[in-house]
Amino acid sequence: MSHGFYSACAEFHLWLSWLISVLCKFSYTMCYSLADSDCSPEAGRTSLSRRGASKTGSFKPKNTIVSNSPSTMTTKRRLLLISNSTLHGGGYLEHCQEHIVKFLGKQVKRVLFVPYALHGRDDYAKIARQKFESLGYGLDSVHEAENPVEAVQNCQAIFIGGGNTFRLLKALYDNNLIPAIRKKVLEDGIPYIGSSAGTNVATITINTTNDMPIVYPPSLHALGLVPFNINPHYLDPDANSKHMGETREQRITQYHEEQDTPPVLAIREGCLLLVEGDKATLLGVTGARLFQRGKATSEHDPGHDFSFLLAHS
Ligand SMILES: *[C@@H]1O[C@H](CO)[C@@H](O)[C@H](O)[C@H]1NC(C)=O
Ligand SMILES: CC(=O)N[C@H]1CO[C@H](CO)[C@@H](O)[C@@H]1O
Repeated sequence: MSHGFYSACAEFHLWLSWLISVLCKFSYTMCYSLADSDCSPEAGRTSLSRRGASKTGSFKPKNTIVSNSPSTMTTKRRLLLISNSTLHGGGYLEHCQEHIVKFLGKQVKRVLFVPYALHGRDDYAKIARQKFESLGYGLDSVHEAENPVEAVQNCQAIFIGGGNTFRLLKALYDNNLIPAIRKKVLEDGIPYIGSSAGTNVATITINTTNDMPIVYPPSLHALGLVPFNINPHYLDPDANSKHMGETREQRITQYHEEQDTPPVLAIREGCLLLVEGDKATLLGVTGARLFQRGKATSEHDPGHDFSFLLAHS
């Protein structure tokens, strides 16, 4: 009798520890491998699953967290990706404020701001709040929220500001915001505005940022709202420069010497990319250069249709 009782206890104990280990493993994978290999590339598109699929043994959170039905998510995606918040001689977000108002429309009353790219979050939120209030929108900063994930879940629109891209991406991971933002943008279709680093993290990876890796995010894979890379603040090579460093063009070309690297859309200060569902259009006053692995670089003016980049394979 007592023997039976003890072995039942032992069995229960074994079962319980198995359950706990499974749960731990599961939540660990959810948190840390989320965007690590397969998640981001598929974000925008099914066409990139080829690359994701070639990586073995990776967890596929898209099936559990984010619906990968291309029809629902690609039609709902709305992004305004800005190169830089300040154009020479103008105020904060001044050069693109009309685009912002038009993009957010009348439905949106409040915007959730993500200030993680700069160290002084309070000051940063203050600047952003002033600007958005002047445009007629309320602004909440995610760093002031008790629960950042809930703040994302409840927001009407999101704006991620610039600063250091590594610091920004690390904080997005640390606060578990990657899956939450992906769901809001790709499934619920809330408008996403990114500026500079906020534009970098909207893409597949931050591999083509201009910033120094001052902190170490768990992965360089980012939100993957579009299946390509962007290089903001693109600077053209200066023939008269005495600076002996590599030009931006050389750096992006080095990226494309690596296998399986997606296109890089290099956007100059003063230009922005509007993505509405499966349509992508260049806006603003300056142009962009498109770098593609194994292809000649091309130059494009505002108004150019970049929709094909959303379907890139
Ligand atoms: C980007 O950087 C990561 C390191 O996090 C690397 O694994 C990956 O191959 C790089 N390139 C692409 C296209 O993802
Ligand atoms: C090159 C350039 O214009 N950079 C600007 C981008 O925006 C930041 C923040 O507003 C400015 O400080 C930079 O000068």
